[in-house]
Amino acid sequence: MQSADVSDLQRYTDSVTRLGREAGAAFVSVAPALIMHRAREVLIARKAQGLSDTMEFTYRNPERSTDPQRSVDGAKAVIVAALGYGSDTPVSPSGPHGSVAQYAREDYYEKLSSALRVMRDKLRADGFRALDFVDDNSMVDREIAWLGGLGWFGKNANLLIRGAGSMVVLGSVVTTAPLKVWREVEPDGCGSCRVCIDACPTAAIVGDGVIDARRCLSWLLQKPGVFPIEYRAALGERLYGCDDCQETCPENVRLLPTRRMATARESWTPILEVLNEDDESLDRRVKRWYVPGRDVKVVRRNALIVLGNVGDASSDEVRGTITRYLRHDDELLRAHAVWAARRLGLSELLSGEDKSELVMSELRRDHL
Ligand code: B12
Ligand code: SF4
Ligand code: SF4
Repeated sequence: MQSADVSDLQRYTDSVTRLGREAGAAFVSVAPALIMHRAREVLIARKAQGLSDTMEFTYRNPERSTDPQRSVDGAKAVIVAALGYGSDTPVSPSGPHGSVAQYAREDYYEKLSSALRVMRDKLRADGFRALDFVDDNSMVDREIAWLGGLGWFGKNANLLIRGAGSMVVLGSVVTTAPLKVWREVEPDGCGSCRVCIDACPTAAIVGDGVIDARRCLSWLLQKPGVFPIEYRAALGERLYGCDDCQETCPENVRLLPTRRMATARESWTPILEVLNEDDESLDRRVKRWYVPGRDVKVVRRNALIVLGNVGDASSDEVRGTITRYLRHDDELLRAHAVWAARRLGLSELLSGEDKSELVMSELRRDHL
């Protein structure tokens, strides 16, 4: 196919990126389609150090996730884009509720994707190949956005956009179109600040821009299996995601007055409903969340910890729900129900015996 005349590169680039902005992407720029050597080295090194825990995502195949050519053969440029999110967290409604991180309260990924698709389709119509990515294992979104000059890496590892903070989702369009590439990266904007490092409830920010996933609540909420005992109390009311290292960041705090204008849909999830509904409706309720293997048992496990942290021990509904989970077929859920009961001072609900070694080890534990 004959590609469009792009002899005036800057003009053509502007015409494509303008389409993205008009379609809702607040920030758009262009990065080179080169191998991202730094990100590749970091992915390999952090995996070797155990900092990525059992995460796959971009760690699964660093050669692929750091090379735009692997996605689009002959790629010449990568359009990078960001869309802001964020709302004030309203006071928790009555009864035990789990909090949902701001990025997951609405489908911001889809909003950004639709803007990316407009640019992708324009490039294709002009005879180029183009593929769009948001939160995909094939592309390290922050590094490519940084290379496109969208923002700087904060000490909390998030990409911050000057004047817009870090509460943005990121995406890209890899294309064979020879677009005008942005050559400068954004200078550091953190300076001597370290608010996020001190604010992290589990000390998971172990170096500037380095997260130890084994301690990060955002990852532990997604990881299957036993939730580490040492972070259950620290989990507090979080049911999906964690915003502490962003909500405390002065760059975001500054923007709060504007964010208060935004709606805060789905900021709280009723814990007892989560624990008492069937798998199918629970799966529907959390359809946009990353749930490994779509096994909602992980969500129930998290909900039991939240119930242990914020439930009212005198409520019949709370006691009834915990009792039911103490008799659940699944040993993982029984084990976390034991923890919730003890955390609420409801040891009288425990029988002290169980056929599962996992549950017995929970019953024998001498600390919470
Ligand atoms: C795996 C993953 C996670 C993991 C691991 C996070 C992590 N820091 O790596 C978990 C589950 C913990 C997670 C949590 C969150 N995530 Co996440 N996650 C991803 C995913 C899928 C891959 C990220 C990745 O490749 N990490 C690998 C490591 C190597 O990258 P890194 O930590 O960013 O490392 C860089 C810096 O260290 C930097 N660097 C190098 N040297 C130096 C030196 C200095 C001084 C500094 C400051 C930095 C720096 O270079 C490194 C390489 O790029 C991306 C989507 C995607 N496909 O890219 C989303 C993504 C990164 N996540 C996102 C979001 C929104 C979140 C949460 C805010 C969600 C929440 N509220 O719970 C938290 C934030 C936690 C945090 N502080 O990072 C957004 C980030 C948007 C932004 N503005 O940055 C992304 C881009 C999704 C998207 N498309 O919008 N996430
Ligand atoms: S998301 Fe939460 S647990 Fe993870 S680094 Fe940020 S503050 Fe710490
Ligand atoms: S809290 Fe401070 S150090 Fe952390 S990302 Fe924000 S500006 Fe940077």
